[in-house]
Amino acid sequence: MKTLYQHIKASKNQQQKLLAILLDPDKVSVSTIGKLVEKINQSPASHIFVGGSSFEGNHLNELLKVLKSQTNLPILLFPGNPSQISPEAHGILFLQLLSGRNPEYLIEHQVNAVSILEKTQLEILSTGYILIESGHETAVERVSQTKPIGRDQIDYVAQTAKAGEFIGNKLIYLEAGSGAQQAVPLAMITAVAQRISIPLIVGGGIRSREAIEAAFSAGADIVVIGTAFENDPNFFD
Ligand code: 1GP
Repeated sequence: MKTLYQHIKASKNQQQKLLAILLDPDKVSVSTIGKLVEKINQSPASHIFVGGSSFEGNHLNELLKVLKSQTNLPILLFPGNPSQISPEAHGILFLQLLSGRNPEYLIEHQVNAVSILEKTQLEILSTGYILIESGHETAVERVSQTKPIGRDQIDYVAQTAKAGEFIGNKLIYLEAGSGAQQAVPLAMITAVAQRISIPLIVGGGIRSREAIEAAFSAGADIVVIGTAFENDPNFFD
């Protein structure tokens, strides 16, 4: 059986685009998850991401158990900090905030996560995470206390992504921030996609089917939809 990463790589090689629905455990409860999963199962989603910048609740394990029992889609943690790690998911985006210069988000949280991760079977997908300026301050910016990279810094972002690949990241995630006013510029997606050979995830502020398609056409391999689905579970109908 293919690992989660082998499947993502194979999809990229076959130019088969992937779509992740992001669920924020702060906004989803065990009692309401059932209806959402039904919608996710009927949608074109290929993955479910679970996480948020500030979540510290304790219903994560239970939420994931219910989720797993009701869908066959792979579930990847997208954690804001080590308290958001659960053995009940299938894998984890092991994030390194490459756009920032805060050592906590470059290495400290990662070191603290090791003893937790070693007790799980989670597949670990090392991910270079790059925050892009998107109109107003986003939760990632606030929580990580780092500045995003400017929207016109296209070559610098591509260089940062390539540095992530050289470091050994398996994925690059271009992030405008949840609920961003402006999504990552299409020209930036293209520049990064052309520069790196690892799969590219793009998310933040994407709220229409046209915007999803535009991100794919620009070079995204995986598009992440959070807020749009959260606000309207019929988004994909
Ligand atoms: C946030 O990229 C994700 O980390 C999704 O953003 O909520 O704006 O879709 P949205």
